[in-house]
Amino acid sequence: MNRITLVRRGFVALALVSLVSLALVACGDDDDDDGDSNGGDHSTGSATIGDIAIEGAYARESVTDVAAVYMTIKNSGAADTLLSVSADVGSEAQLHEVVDSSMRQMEGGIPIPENGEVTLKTGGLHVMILGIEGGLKADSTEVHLTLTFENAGSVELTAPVQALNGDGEMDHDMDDDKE
Ligand SMILES: [Cu+2]
Repeated sequence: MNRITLVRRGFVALALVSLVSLALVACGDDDDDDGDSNGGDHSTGSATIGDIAIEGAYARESVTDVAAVYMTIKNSGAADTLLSVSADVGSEAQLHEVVDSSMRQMEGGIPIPENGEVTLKTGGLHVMILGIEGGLKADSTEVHLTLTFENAGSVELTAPVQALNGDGEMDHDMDDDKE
């Protein structure tokens, strides 16, 4: 009996190793600029730095010269602040908040609570990229961002561009109407 269990465990371990190798190969594919990543998470839309983990980042397709970027920022340590964001498209990236259906800039950055999380989403906090010539097209563009936190430091992140008409489904998935 014990032997069978051990053999099974062996298979599970092998399967896991194979998955990890596949993931590494996939990562290598789009790593053509040899930029050094400091052991960060390679998956699109996520990154980690210190106690901060960024998940589910995506930019929204845009036909104008501005585009919004959304994501969830999780903090497993002391309170921090997202001070600024820069992007490889557009002329400038700003941190915005929607208040009474108009946007305002978060001058002091976005506070990330101790052992908490902040979600940047439609109708709330977001990163806004300005001055994008020709707008952002889904599937043909990725946005490379650098997020700078007061305590954790800077981290690079690649956000896919999500089509406008795919937006509704995404919102349902990420719905968290806890009040
Ligand atoms: Cu905005």
